[in-house]
Amino acid sequence: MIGPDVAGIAEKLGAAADSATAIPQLAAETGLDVDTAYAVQEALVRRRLDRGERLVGLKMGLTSKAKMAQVGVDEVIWGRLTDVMRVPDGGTVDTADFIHPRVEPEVAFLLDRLPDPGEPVGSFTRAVRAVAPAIELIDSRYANFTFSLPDVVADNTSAAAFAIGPWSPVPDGLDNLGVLLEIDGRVAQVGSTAAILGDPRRALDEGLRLAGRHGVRLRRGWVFLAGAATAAVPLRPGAHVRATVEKLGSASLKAI
Ligand code: 0L1
Ligand code: MG
Repeated sequence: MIGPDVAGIAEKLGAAADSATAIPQLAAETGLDVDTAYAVQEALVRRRLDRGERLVGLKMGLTSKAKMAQVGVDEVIWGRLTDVMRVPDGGTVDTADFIHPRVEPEVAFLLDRLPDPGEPVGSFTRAVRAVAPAIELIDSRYANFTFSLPDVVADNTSAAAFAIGPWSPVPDGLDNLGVLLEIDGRVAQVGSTAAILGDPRRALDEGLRLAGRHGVRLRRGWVFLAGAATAAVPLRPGAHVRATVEKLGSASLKAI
């Protein structure tokens, strides 16, 4: 039996992102399952690398109940980050580059010495050099921000852009820090790092395990977005966005 056209699906998703034009979901029509969707994701990101982008890390998706409920998918997923997706802290994004961008407050790790595949992280403080507040900008390439699990995995888990605030040494407790997302100085979402798989450190174990299944090893110097602590909020032109994580400070970006 001939399986789904991995390269063809990646091309459709890549063209949708490049032209900021939504497309219909693809998984049901093409018979895409989750494993093959990760192969599509790899081909989609390869398309970026072939034009000169660099892989700079991984992200976890749907790590909180709020996010799962928002999109109707109830499995943790992971995606890939490239240098072109990174926006300087306080920098500007152009909403015209995206289809229907949303922002969410995250916790980012700067990776150091990673264990071998299959090994648990063990000493988290050895594996992670620093931690920072972050904003992830997600943008599903599917119409109405609606998708199945294989659809969203193939679409690189809606990864589009991210901004990272100041790095700090990892504090003792990361499992119950207050998280705030403000738009134009007004509170848009309130949460806790406990919403990220109970503790964002757990997201790193999950990332190692899940990405390892697909032969991907996390690397020293990479960024790891552990996941959002709240639901995501639509990003409108002119918005000033600030994500604050207790003890860690803030990350911000502006939209035009
Ligand atoms: O980073 C995320 O949690 C996004 C995962 C994909 C689902 C979505 O687009 O909200
Ligand atoms: Mg996210």
